[in-house]
Amino acid sequence: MKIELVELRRIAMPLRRPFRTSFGTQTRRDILLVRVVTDVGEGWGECVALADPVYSSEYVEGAQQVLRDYLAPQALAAPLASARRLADRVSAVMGHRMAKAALETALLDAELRAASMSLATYLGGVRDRVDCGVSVGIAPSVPELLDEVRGYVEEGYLRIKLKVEPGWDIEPVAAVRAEFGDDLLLQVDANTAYTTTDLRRLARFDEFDLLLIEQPFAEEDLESHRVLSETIRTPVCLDESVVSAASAADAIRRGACSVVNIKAGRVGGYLEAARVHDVCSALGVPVWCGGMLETGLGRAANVALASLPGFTLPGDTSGSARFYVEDITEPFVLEDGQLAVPQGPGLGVTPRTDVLDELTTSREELTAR
Ligand code: NPG
Repeated sequence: MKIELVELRRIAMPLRRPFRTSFGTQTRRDILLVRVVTDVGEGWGECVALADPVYSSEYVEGAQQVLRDYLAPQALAAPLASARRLADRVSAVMGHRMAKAALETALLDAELRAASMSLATYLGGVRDRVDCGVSVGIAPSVPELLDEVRGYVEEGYLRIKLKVEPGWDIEPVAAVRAEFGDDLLLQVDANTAYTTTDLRRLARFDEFDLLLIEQPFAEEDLESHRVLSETIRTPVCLDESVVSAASAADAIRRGACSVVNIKAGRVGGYLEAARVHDVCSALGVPVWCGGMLETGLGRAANVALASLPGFTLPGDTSGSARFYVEDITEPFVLEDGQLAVPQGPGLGVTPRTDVLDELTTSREELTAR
């Protein structure tokens, strides 16, 4: 595959409602999209880096710079036998997994379109619909949280994930459990907001029969997650700490988690995400597909990933309408709590150019030097 052009396009998408987590409030998304033009056709990828380095060290401006100055020039320098070879080509660049993932996804999309194969088939997907959960931000008050959750339950979401932080944890979780009953699949996500001084507080989550507690401690702190896993009955799940298949295997072997959230951007792409899935399956650990407020482009790829056999828990694969009034692709619409896995070649979706052009804030085109 000869890559002729890499386009970096930034779009601004307003969120339907502010999304508050322990690391801040998102009201709009500043999203970097990558389009490649190759001798076999074009492909698209979405970079999940946020505007600011608050979820992980990556952020959108940095991702664009590393794509412009390092990754795209290396990809453009010589033909690639396949998208699978990109990781080797750019291995001298440390980290920047979200930027690498976006470029690799665009190349995979181009390659699979040319081969008339869907991403789900290519990755080893086994189902054509996936179970969907929804992530609920920190609300201004418990009554407002209950209203928001009620809306999602009525829409058919199969599992609710509540964002928590010290001071917004036991009370909202207790209220949601009391209001919606014991059958509601419920889990919490702390995005690293706690320290080991909070062990006793975290143990109180055991009362609520949660599916899991996600990433209470810092990204590097596997030891505290291990201690918590030994202290509480609620399964401990890792998100931020898992940046590769090797780190997933390490965390599991150390006893730091018994469930893994897989986000392709965080681990460097869908190929590595499938390897994380494989390693977790081999070690008997269930996985689920995380989300980063993707547009339809990233959502399509996430749903394809979630169709792999080890994804046995509902993912943060919500419908387009959860975050956006208008998506840049055909909208993903929930049906009986599930989304259909795109069957078309590549990602199976393409951005609608009219919508995209209206949202575009900048664009640059890179060609071989
Ligand atoms: O459904 O796309 C989604 C969002 C899921 O809560 C979600 N993502 O930490 O997992 C997370 C969280 C997140 C939110 C991550 C904002 C980054 C930014």
